[in-house]
Amino acid sequence: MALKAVCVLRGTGETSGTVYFQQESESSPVKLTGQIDGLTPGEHGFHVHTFGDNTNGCISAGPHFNPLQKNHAGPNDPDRHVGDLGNVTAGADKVAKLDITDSVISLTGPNSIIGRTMVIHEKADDLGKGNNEESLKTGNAGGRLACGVIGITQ
Ligand SMILES: [Cu+2]
Ligand SMILES: [Zn+2]
Repeated sequence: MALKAVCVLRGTGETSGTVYFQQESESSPVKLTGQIDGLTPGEHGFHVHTFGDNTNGCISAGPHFNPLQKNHAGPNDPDRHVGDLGNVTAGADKVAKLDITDSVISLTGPNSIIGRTMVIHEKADDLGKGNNEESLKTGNAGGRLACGVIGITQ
C-alpha cells in the first residue's frame, strides 16, 4: 500500500502552500506535488529541516535534515543532506507548482521525513557550489518564508 503524507506551509508573510508526498512502497522514490503561493518570481530553496518544531516559527525547525553528517548539496549530488530538495521556481504569478521525484527522502525508515519540517526560503539555494562555508551548510538560501510539519495522511 502506498505511503502518503501532507504538509501545510505557513509563515508570517504572504507565502503559503500545500505539499503532498506519495511513495508506492518503502523502496520507491517519493513524489512531491502541490503548490506554493506568494513567492517572488524565480528560484527558492526548498528543504526538509530536522525538527517538527514550529514553536518559535520556522527557525525552531533547526538545520537541514542530515542524519549522515554530509555537506549541503543539490538533490542530484551523491553526497548531500537527506533534506536537500534543491529549488522550486515561481512564475510571474508568484506560484511554484511542485513536481519533484526524490529517491533519498522516504516516508519510512531511517531517512523518514515524517514529523520533520518543510521550509521554503527567501532566496535560491546555491546547491553547495557557492565557494563559501555557508554554502556547504545552507546553500545561502536566506530567510525562512514559510514552513510546516510533515504528517501522515490517508
Ligand atoms: Cu531550508
Ligand atoms: Zn542542506
